[in-house]
Amino acid sequence: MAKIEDIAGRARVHDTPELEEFYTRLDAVGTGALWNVANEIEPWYPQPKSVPMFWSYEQMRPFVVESATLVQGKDAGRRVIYLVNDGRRELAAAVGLLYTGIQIMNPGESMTAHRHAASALRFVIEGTGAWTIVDGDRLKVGPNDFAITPNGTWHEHGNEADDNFVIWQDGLDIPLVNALDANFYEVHPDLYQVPGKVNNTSILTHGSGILKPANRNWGKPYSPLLGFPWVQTRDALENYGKVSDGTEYDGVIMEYVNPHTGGSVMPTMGAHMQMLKPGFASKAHRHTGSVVYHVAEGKGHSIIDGKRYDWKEHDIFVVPSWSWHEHHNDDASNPAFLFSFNDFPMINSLALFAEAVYEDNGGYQELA
Ligand code: GTQ
Repeated sequence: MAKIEDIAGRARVHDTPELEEFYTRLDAVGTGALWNVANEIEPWYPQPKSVPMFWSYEQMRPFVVESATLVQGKDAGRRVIYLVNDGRRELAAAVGLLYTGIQIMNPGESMTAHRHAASALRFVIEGTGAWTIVDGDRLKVGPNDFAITPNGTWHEHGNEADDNFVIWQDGLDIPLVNALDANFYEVHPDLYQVPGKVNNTSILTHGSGILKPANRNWGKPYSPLLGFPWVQTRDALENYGKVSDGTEYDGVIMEYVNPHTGGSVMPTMGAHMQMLKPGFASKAHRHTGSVVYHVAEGKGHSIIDGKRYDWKEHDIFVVPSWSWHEHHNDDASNPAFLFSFNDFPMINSLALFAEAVYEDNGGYQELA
Protein backbone atom coordinates (compact mmCIF):
# COMPACT_ATOMS: atom_id res chain seq x y z
CA MET A 1 0.00 0.00 0.00
CA ALA A 2 1.40 3.35 -1.04
CA LYS A 3 1.90 5.99 1.64
CA ILE A 4 -0.38 8.80 0.46
CA GLU A 5 0.45 12.41 1.32
CA ASP A 6 -2.27 14.71 0.07
CA ILE A 7 0.13 17.57 -0.62
CA ALA A 8 0.95 19.13 -3.99
CA GLY A 9 4.37 17.85 -5.04
CA ARG A 10 4.05 14.57 -3.09
CA ALA A 11 2.70 11.25 -4.34
CA ARG A 12 -1.08 10.95 -3.87
CA VAL A 13 -2.27 8.27 -6.25
CA HIS A 14 -5.02 6.08 -4.78
CA ASP A 15 -5.32 2.43 -5.76
CA THR A 16 -7.99 1.44 -8.27
CA PRO A 17 -8.69 -2.03 -9.67
CA GLU A 18 -7.22 -0.91 -12.97
CA LEU A 19 -4.00 0.39 -11.33
CA GLU A 20 -3.66 -2.70 -9.12
CA GLU A 21 -3.80 -4.88 -12.17
CA PHE A 22 -1.16 -2.62 -13.79
CA TYR A 23 1.10 -2.91 -10.70
CA THR A 24 0.87 -6.70 -10.86
CA ARG A 25 2.06 -6.67 -14.47
CA LEU A 26 4.88 -4.21 -13.61
CA ASP A 27 6.03 -6.46 -10.77
CA ALA A 28 6.12 -9.48 -13.07
CA VAL A 29 8.74 -7.74 -15.24
CA GLY A 30 10.92 -6.54 -12.37
CA THR A 31 9.62 -2.97 -12.15
CA GLY A 32 7.38 -0.81 -10.00
CA ALA A 33 5.61 2.58 -10.05
CA LEU A 34 7.67 5.26 -8.29
CA TRP A 35 4.60 7.08 -6.93
CA ASN A 36 3.86 4.04 -4.72
CA VAL A 37 7.18 4.30 -2.92
CA ALA A 38 8.23 7.94 -3.46
CA ASN A 39 7.00 9.26 -0.11
CA GLU A 40 8.84 6.42 1.68
CA ILE A 41 12.14 6.61 -0.17
CA GLU A 42 12.23 10.41 -0.23
CA PRO A 43 11.43 11.40 3.36
CA TRP A 44 11.16 15.09 4.20
CA TYR A 45 14.07 14.66 6.60
CA PRO A 46 16.25 11.71 7.71
CA GLN A 47 14.28 8.80 9.17
CA PRO A 48 16.92 6.63 10.82
CA LYS A 49 16.03 3.01 11.51
CA SER A 50 18.40 3.20 14.46
CA VAL A 51 17.00 4.27 17.80
CA PRO A 52 18.84 6.03 20.65
CA MET A 53 20.29 3.36 22.94
CA PHE A 54 22.29 3.21 26.17
CA TRP A 55 24.43 0.37 27.53
CA SER A 56 25.57 0.45 31.15
CA TYR A 57 29.13 -0.85 31.57
CA GLU A 58 28.22 -2.21 34.99
CA GLN A 59 25.52 -4.31 33.36
CA MET A 60 27.63 -5.43 30.38
CA ARG A 61 30.91 -6.23 32.13
CA PRO A 62 29.82 -9.53 33.78
CA PHE A 63 28.71 -10.85 30.37
CA VAL A 64 32.00 -9.81 28.80
CA VAL A 65 33.97 -11.51 31.61
CA GLU A 66 31.77 -14.62 31.34
CA SER A 67 32.57 -14.85 27.62
CA ALA A 68 36.26 -15.16 28.53
CA THR A 69 35.51 -18.43 30.33
CA LEU A 70 33.16 -19.76 27.66
CA VAL A 71 35.13 -19.42 24.43
CA GLN A 72 38.80 -19.47 23.61
CA GLY A 73 40.37 -16.61 21.74
CA LYS A 74 41.81 -18.98 19.16
CA ASP A 75 38.31 -20.21 18.29
CA ALA A 76 36.49 -16.89 18.43
CA GLY A 77 39.09 -14.99 16.41
CA ARG A 78 38.29 -12.03 18.60
CA ARG A 79 36.25 -12.42 21.76
CA VAL A 80 33.75 -9.62 21.55
CA ILE A 81 30.26 -8.91 22.85
CA TYR A 82 28.79 -6.53 20.31
CA LEU A 83 26.12 -3.91 20.91
CA VAL A 84 22.87 -4.28 19.04
CA ASN A 85 20.64 -1.40 18.05
CA ASP A 86 16.99 -2.48 18.25
CA GLY A 87 16.38 -0.98 14.82
CA ARG A 88 19.52 -2.42 13.20
CA ARG A 89 19.69 -6.08 14.24
CA GLU A 90 20.17 -7.50 10.78
CA LEU A 91 23.25 -5.34 10.19
CA ALA A 92 24.99 -5.87 13.55
CA ALA A 93 25.08 -2.08 13.83
CA ALA A 94 25.08 -0.07 17.07
CA VAL A 95 23.85 2.99 15.22
CA GLY A 96 23.54 3.92 11.55
CA LEU A 97 26.20 1.96 9.70
CA LEU A 98 28.61 1.79 12.64
CA TYR A 99 29.41 -1.34 14.63
CA THR A 100 30.72 -1.41 18.18
CA GLY A 101 31.61 -4.15 20.66
CA ILE A 102 33.45 -4.89 23.88
CA GLN A 103 36.50 -7.12 23.46
CA ILE A 104 38.15 -9.05 26.28
CA MET A 105 41.54 -10.78 26.41
CA ASN A 106 42.71 -13.01 29.23
CA PRO A 107 46.14 -12.52 30.81
CA GLY A 108 48.82 -13.77 28.43
CA GLU A 109 46.39 -14.25 25.57
CA SER A 110 46.89 -13.12 21.98
CA MET A 111 44.75 -13.21 18.85
CA THR A 112 45.73 -14.07 15.29
CA ALA A 113 46.55 -11.46 12.66
CA HIS A 114 44.09 -10.53 9.95
CA ARG A 115 43.02 -7.62 7.81
CA HIS A 116 39.80 -6.44 6.24
CA ALA A 117 38.36 -3.70 4.09
CA ALA A 118 36.51 -2.38 7.13
CA SER A 119 38.34 0.11 9.34
CA ALA A 120 38.58 -0.35 13.08
CA LEU A 121 39.34 1.67 16.17
CA ARG A 122 39.80 0.86 19.86
CA PHE A 123 39.10 2.76 23.03
CA VAL A 124 40.68 1.01 26.00
CA ILE A 125 38.60 0.43 29.13
CA GLU A 126 40.68 -1.78 31.45
CA GLY A 127 44.01 -3.50 31.65
CA THR A 128 47.73 -2.86 31.91
CA GLY A 129 48.92 -5.32 29.29
CA ALA A 130 47.11 -4.36 26.10
CA TRP A 131 48.97 -4.31 22.81
CA THR A 132 47.99 -4.34 19.20
CA ILE A 133 50.28 -4.74 16.21
CA VAL A 134 49.17 -2.62 13.23
CA ASP A 135 51.16 -3.24 10.05
CA GLY A 136 54.17 -4.29 12.14
CA ASP A 137 53.97 -1.42 14.65
CA ARG A 138 53.44 -2.84 18.13
CA LEU A 139 51.36 -0.32 20.05
CA LYS A 140 51.10 -0.50 23.80
CA VAL A 141 47.79 0.93 24.99
CA GLY A 142 46.22 1.61 28.37
CA PRO A 143 42.91 2.86 29.78
CA ASN A 144 41.32 5.68 27.75
CA ASP A 145 43.97 5.42 25.01
CA PHE A 146 42.59 5.50 21.48
CA ALA A 147 44.09 3.50 18.62
CA ILE A 148 43.21 2.92 14.98
CA THR A 149 43.43 0.02 12.57
CA PRO A 150 42.75 1.59 9.18
CA ASN A 151 41.24 -0.44 6.35
CA GLY A 152 43.63 -2.94 4.85
CA THR A 153 46.20 -2.89 7.68
CA TRP A 154 47.23 -6.20 9.25
CA HIS A 155 46.35 -6.33 12.92
CA GLU A 156 46.44 -8.63 15.91
CA HIS A 157 45.86 -7.99 19.57
CA GLY A 158 47.08 -9.33 22.87
CA ASN A 159 47.41 -8.95 26.61
CA GLU A 160 50.89 -9.29 28.10
CA ALA A 161 49.81 -8.81 31.73
CA ASP A 162 49.77 -11.90 33.91
CA ASP A 163 47.08 -10.89 36.34
CA ASN A 164 44.43 -8.71 34.69
CA PHE A 165 42.06 -8.64 31.75
CA VAL A 166 42.28 -6.30 28.84
CA ILE A 167 38.86 -4.93 28.00
CA TRP A 168 38.44 -2.39 25.22
CA GLN A 169 35.75 -1.07 22.96
CA ASP A 170 36.03 -1.81 19.24
CA GLY A 171 34.44 0.49 16.66
CA LEU A 172 34.20 -0.56 13.02
CA ASP A 173 32.48 0.55 9.85
CA ILE A 174 31.53 -3.06 8.98
CA PRO A 175 27.83 -2.28 8.30
CA LEU A 176 28.85 0.53 5.94
CA VAL A 177 31.39 -1.53 4.03
CA ASN A 178 28.86 -4.36 3.75
CA ALA A 179 26.15 -1.92 2.60
CA LEU A 180 28.53 -0.92 -0.18
CA ASP A 181 29.25 -4.60 -0.96
CA ALA A 182 32.94 -3.85 -0.61
CA ASN A 183 34.12 -6.05 2.27
CA PHE A 184 37.11 -8.40 2.10
CA TYR A 185 38.74 -10.44 4.85
CA GLU A 186 42.13 -12.15 4.98
CA VAL A 187 43.88 -14.20 7.62
CA HIS A 188 47.62 -13.39 7.81
CA PRO A 189 49.57 -16.06 5.88
CA ASP A 190 51.87 -16.63 8.91
CA LEU A 191 49.02 -16.16 11.43
CA TYR A 192 51.19 -13.66 13.32
CA GLN A 193 53.14 -10.56 12.31
CA VAL A 194 56.75 -9.90 13.16
CA PRO A 195 56.69 -6.60 15.06
CA GLY A 196 59.35 -3.92 14.66
CA LYS A 197 62.04 -3.72 17.38
CA VAL A 198 60.66 -0.54 18.95
CA ASN A 199 57.15 -0.34 20.42
CA ASN A 200 54.89 2.59 19.48
CA THR A 201 56.90 3.55 16.39
CA SER A 202 54.03 5.62 14.99
CA ILE A 203 53.67 7.62 18.21
CA LEU A 204 57.43 8.21 18.46
CA THR A 205 57.47 9.37 14.84
CA HIS A 206 54.24 11.34 14.49
CA GLY A 207 52.90 11.87 18.00
CA SER A 208 54.53 15.09 19.14
CA GLY A 209 51.53 17.19 18.16
CA ILE A 210 53.70 20.16 17.12
CA LEU A 211 56.33 18.81 14.75
CA LYS A 212 56.36 16.38 11.88
CA PRO A 213 59.35 14.65 10.37
CA ALA A 214 60.81 16.65 7.51
CA ASN A 215 61.31 15.01 4.15
CA ARG A 216 58.99 12.16 4.92
CA ASN A 217 56.09 11.60 2.61
CA TRP A 218 52.95 9.78 3.55
CA GLY A 219 50.78 8.63 0.68
CA LYS A 220 48.13 6.64 2.51
CA PRO A 221 44.55 7.83 3.01
CA TYR A 222 44.67 7.47 6.81
CA SER A 223 46.65 8.81 9.73
CA PRO A 224 50.29 7.66 10.04
CA LEU A 225 49.79 8.14 13.80
CA LEU A 226 48.06 4.99 15.04
CA GLY A 227 47.87 5.56 18.80
CA PHE A 228 46.53 8.56 20.72
CA PRO A 229 47.48 8.41 24.41
CA TRP A 230 44.99 9.53 27.05
CA VAL A 231 47.42 11.71 29.04
CA GLN A 232 48.18 13.89 26.02
CA THR A 233 44.51 13.94 25.01
CA ARG A 234 43.28 15.00 28.45
CA ASP A 235 45.99 17.68 28.69
CA ALA A 236 45.01 19.05 25.28
CA LEU A 237 41.36 19.36 26.35
CA GLU A 238 42.23 20.93 29.70
CA ASN A 239 44.55 23.42 28.03
CA TYR A 240 42.05 24.36 25.36
CA GLY A 241 39.40 24.65 28.10
CA LYS A 242 41.50 27.35 29.77
CA VAL A 243 40.99 29.65 26.81
CA SER A 244 37.66 28.51 25.40
CA ASP A 245 34.24 27.31 26.47
CA GLY A 246 33.99 25.43 23.18
CA THR A 247 30.57 25.18 21.57
CA GLU A 248 27.11 25.55 23.09
CA TYR A 249 26.22 22.06 21.90
CA ASP A 250 29.34 20.09 22.81
CA GLY A 251 31.42 22.11 25.25
CA VAL A 252 35.17 21.85 24.73
CA ILE A 253 35.47 19.38 21.88
CA MET A 254 38.52 18.35 19.87
CA GLU A 255 38.98 15.93 17.03
CA TYR A 256 41.66 13.25 16.90
CA VAL A 257 43.54 14.07 13.73
CA ASN A 258 45.71 12.69 11.03
CA PRO A 259 48.80 14.83 11.76
CA HIS A 260 49.74 14.70 8.12
CA THR A 261 46.55 16.41 6.90
CA GLY A 262 44.81 17.82 9.98
CA GLY A 263 41.77 15.83 8.82
CA SER A 264 39.99 12.81 10.28
CA VAL A 265 42.05 9.80 11.36
CA MET A 266 40.49 7.50 8.75
CA PRO A 267 38.48 8.10 5.56
CA THR A 268 35.24 6.64 6.90
CA MET A 269 35.29 7.28 10.65
CA GLY A 270 36.31 10.23 12.77
CA ALA A 271 36.68 10.49 16.55
CA HIS A 272 36.44 13.20 19.18
CA MET A 273 37.14 13.76 22.82
CA GLN A 274 35.03 16.41 24.51
CA MET A 275 35.26 17.95 27.94
CA LEU A 276 32.12 19.15 29.70
CA LYS A 277 33.25 21.64 32.30
CA PRO A 278 31.88 21.20 35.86
CA GLY A 279 28.13 21.80 35.80
CA PHE A 280 28.08 22.42 32.03
CA ALA A 281 24.72 21.92 30.30
CA SER A 282 24.69 22.04 26.52
CA LYS A 283 21.92 23.27 24.30
CA ALA A 284 20.25 20.70 22.06
CA HIS A 285 20.94 20.30 18.37
CA ARG A 286 20.71 17.66 15.73
CA HIS A 287 22.68 16.89 12.62
CA THR A 288 23.16 14.25 10.00
CA GLY A 289 25.70 11.54 10.88
CA SER A 290 25.67 8.84 13.56
CA VAL A 291 27.68 8.94 16.78
CA VAL A 292 28.76 6.33 19.34
CA TYR A 293 29.73 7.82 22.73
CA HIS A 294 31.89 6.31 25.46
CA VAL A 295 32.14 8.01 28.85
CA ALA A 296 35.88 8.36 29.46
CA GLU A 297 35.58 10.16 32.80
CA GLY A 298 32.95 11.70 35.04
CA LYS A 299 29.20 11.47 35.39
CA GLY A 300 26.26 13.26 33.90
CA HIS A 301 23.35 12.73 31.57
CA SER A 302 22.35 13.24 27.98
CA ILE A 303 18.89 13.82 26.60
CA ILE A 304 18.38 12.13 23.25
CA ASP A 305 15.12 12.64 21.39
CA GLY A 306 13.46 13.69 24.63
CA LYS A 307 14.63 10.77 26.77
CA ARG A 308 17.15 11.13 29.60
CA TYR A 309 20.12 8.74 29.91
CA ASP A 310 22.24 9.01 33.07
CA TRP A 311 25.82 7.99 32.46
CA LYS A 312 29.07 7.32 34.27
CA GLU A 313 32.49 5.98 33.37
CA HIS A 314 32.60 3.45 30.51
CA ASP A 315 28.91 3.60 29.73
CA ILE A 316 28.16 3.70 26.01
CA PHE A 317 25.29 5.40 24.21
CA VAL A 318 24.42 6.26 20.64
CA VAL A 319 22.86 9.23 18.89
CA PRO A 320 21.26 8.33 15.56
CA SER A 321 21.41 10.74 12.65
CA TRP A 322 19.06 13.74 12.98
CA SER A 323 18.24 12.95 16.63
CA TRP A 324 18.07 15.82 19.09
CA HIS A 325 20.74 15.57 21.75
CA GLU A 326 22.22 17.56 24.61
CA HIS A 327 24.84 16.71 27.25
CA HIS A 328 25.02 17.65 30.94
CA ASN A 329 27.88 17.30 33.41
CA ASP A 330 26.11 16.63 36.71
CA ASP A 331 29.26 17.13 38.79
CA ALA A 332 29.72 20.73 39.97
CA SER A 333 33.43 20.33 40.74
CA ASN A 334 34.94 17.98 38.16
CA PRO A 335 34.96 17.93 34.37
CA ALA A 336 33.43 15.03 32.43
CA PHE A 337 35.04 13.58 29.30
CA LEU A 338 33.15 11.93 26.46
CA PHE A 339 34.95 9.97 23.77
CA SER A 340 32.97 9.49 20.56
CA PHE A 341 33.39 8.13 17.08
CA ASN A 342 31.27 8.89 14.05
CA ASP A 343 30.71 8.64 10.31
CA PHE A 344 31.23 12.39 9.73
CA PRO A 345 34.12 11.96 7.27
CA MET A 346 31.69 10.18 4.93
CA ILE A 347 28.83 12.57 5.56
CA ASN A 348 31.13 15.52 4.87
CA SER A 349 32.89 14.11 1.85
CA LEU A 350 29.51 13.33 0.29
CA ALA A 351 28.30 16.87 1.06
CA LEU A 352 25.44 15.50 3.21
CA PHE A 353 26.04 17.49 6.39
CA ALA A 354 23.01 19.33 7.79
CA GLU A 355 22.40 20.71 11.29
CA ALA A 356 19.52 22.27 13.20
CA VAL A 357 19.44 23.84 16.66
CA TYR A 358 16.66 23.49 19.17
CA GLU A 359 15.03 26.73 20.18
CA ASP A 360 13.50 27.45 23.55
CA ASN A 361 10.05 27.60 22.01
CA GLY A 362 10.39 23.95 21.01
CA GLY A 363 10.77 24.70 17.34
CA TYR A 364 13.97 24.46 15.42
CA GLN A 365 16.02 26.63 13.21
CA GLU A 366 17.91 25.25 10.22
CA LEU A 367 21.63 26.02 10.20
CA ALA A 368 22.58 24.36 6.95
O1 GTQ B 1 39.71 -6.53 15.79
O2 GTQ B 1 39.49 -6.32 13.69
O3 GTQ B 1 34.93 -6.21 17.33
O4 GTQ B 1 37.44 -7.54 12.68
C1 GTQ B 1 34.82 -7.04 15.14
C2 GTQ B 1 35.47 -7.36 13.95
C3 GTQ B 1 36.91 -6.40 16.09
C4 GTQ B 1 39.02 -6.52 14.79
C5 GTQ B 1 35.56 -6.56 16.18
C6 GTQ B 1 36.83 -7.20 13.84
C7 GTQ B 1 37.56 -6.71 14.92
